[in-house]
Amino acid sequence: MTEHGKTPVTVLGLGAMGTALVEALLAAGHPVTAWNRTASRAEGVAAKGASVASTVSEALAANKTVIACLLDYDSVHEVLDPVASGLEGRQLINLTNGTPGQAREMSAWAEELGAEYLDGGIMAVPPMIGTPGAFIFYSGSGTVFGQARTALDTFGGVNYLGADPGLAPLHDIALLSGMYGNFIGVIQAFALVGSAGVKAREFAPLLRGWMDAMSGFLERTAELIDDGDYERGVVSNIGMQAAAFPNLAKAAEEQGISAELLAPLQPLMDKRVAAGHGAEDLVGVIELLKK
Ligand code: FVH
Repeated sequence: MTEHGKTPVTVLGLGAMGTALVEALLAAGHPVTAWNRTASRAEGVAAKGASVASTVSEALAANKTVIACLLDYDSVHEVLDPVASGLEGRQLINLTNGTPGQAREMSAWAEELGAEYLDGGIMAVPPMIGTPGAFIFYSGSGTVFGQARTALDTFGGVNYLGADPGLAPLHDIALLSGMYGNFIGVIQAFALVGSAGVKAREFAPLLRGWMDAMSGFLERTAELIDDGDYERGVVSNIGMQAAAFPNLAKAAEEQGISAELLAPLQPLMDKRVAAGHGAEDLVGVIELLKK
């Protein structure tokens, strides 16, 4: 900690996200030492006041708080494995996208080397970093979270989920799953109307209105899941939906559009109906996802 209460931080990785993190730290007055495999990518943050380390060892030696934001967990290992002893006494905060299993493995690995470990899942795109719209899930060492908090607050909102390092990536991936599910529907919808010459710009307000209306059912759906009661208050049962759903594929085919993005849902709906659950809400298919 500097005399001004700022935390000196090392950042490994100066891709789009790592650069945004460094810029947020610098803007808030935290001293930053940065390292990137491709050295030329450090020029921008150097001009803004970051110290640039020429080796990973030098970057690790510079500060106790070390943030990694690299492409994936393999690249984190590729960067840190050769200099692993340099992690002793460090607080490693890994903001690289990964799975719960990868986070738990990395946490155990870091702890064996004498480092404390905090995992993070960034719920923002780079331009959002440092704005109120950004937030990051954290889990793992509560000590690291507490001690690095002033630095972490510069990125956006924080949500600490507890000691299990897998919880941050679990929540991150769950939100991304929801997002990609939406993207699938949005891409399909634009492709379908586009096949009839409807401009995406023209259709976008209709799609947004519809998706906003449907998202209003989210909390009710959550209640059905938590209560394990998929029939309560059902207004559009899965039996009816399974009968109408093939029209999505048929319409696409008529228009010369592939329906492959939507295809996986039909067999799950049919299976649920065939098993006697036709009066339930669509969300009952969640039972078929449990292995
Ligand atoms: N950008 C986004 O919208 C998302 C938002 C949510 C969080 N993700 C995750 O953040 C991690 C970093 O993403 P990024 O946007 O910074 O990604 P890139 O701009 O592609 O930069 C990748 C950096 O990783 C370095 N790198 C890759 N492989 C290696 C390796 N084998 N050894 C050392 N470094 C490696 C790369 O270095 P260089 O190519 O410049 O030399 C960049 O620094 C990521 O997990 C997202 O899922 C971003």
